Amino acid sequence: MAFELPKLPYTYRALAPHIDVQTMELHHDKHHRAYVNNLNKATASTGLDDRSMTSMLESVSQYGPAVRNNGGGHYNHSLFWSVLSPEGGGVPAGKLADAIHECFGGFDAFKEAFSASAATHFGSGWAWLYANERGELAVCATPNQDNPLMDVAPAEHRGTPLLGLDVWEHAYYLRYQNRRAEYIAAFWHVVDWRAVAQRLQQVLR
Ligand code: MN3
Repeated sequence: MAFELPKLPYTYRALAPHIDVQTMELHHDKHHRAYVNNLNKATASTGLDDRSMTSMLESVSQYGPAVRNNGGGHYNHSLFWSVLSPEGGGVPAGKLADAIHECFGGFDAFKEAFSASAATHFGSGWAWLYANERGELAVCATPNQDNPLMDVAPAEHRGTPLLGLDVWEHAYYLRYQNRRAEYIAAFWHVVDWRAVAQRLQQVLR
């Protein structure tokens, strides 16, 4: 198959208690797998595959809702797993820390802005830290499985995603029920800042 469900770089229970094992199993093996399967159906015989993911999303308006929803779903979840770690948490270092300081006035101000974006987004969607075309960092939220790469995103929220937080209820309801704010607070304990810093390096390259 053209698109494949990536293996998690840690076990399903590795992120507990912040993200519980049952949520991880369902989220990765059922939800993410469904996006991959549906994306493969939507792109069958188009020649699109994982290698063309970025350019596909950058011109997603050409492909219709199944590619937008499932392509976004596959990309967003793949990114999400890759920026989490049982050894995560703490604060970023190096160029990422400098860029956060420069663009938000400090790590705490960034965290507050990102958390507010995640908490106040109505309904299903994602909160993002992204780098815009000038290489400046910003936060936004997008509905459903959209993200800042997509040409359907508002111009002021276009860029390269560096860190994403899934705020669909399936991402937190089993453990946190309606308490999205608690889930957001727990997320900071498992963010892999080295992985986020590597994503920024690729943008600045
Ligand atoms: Mn999800």
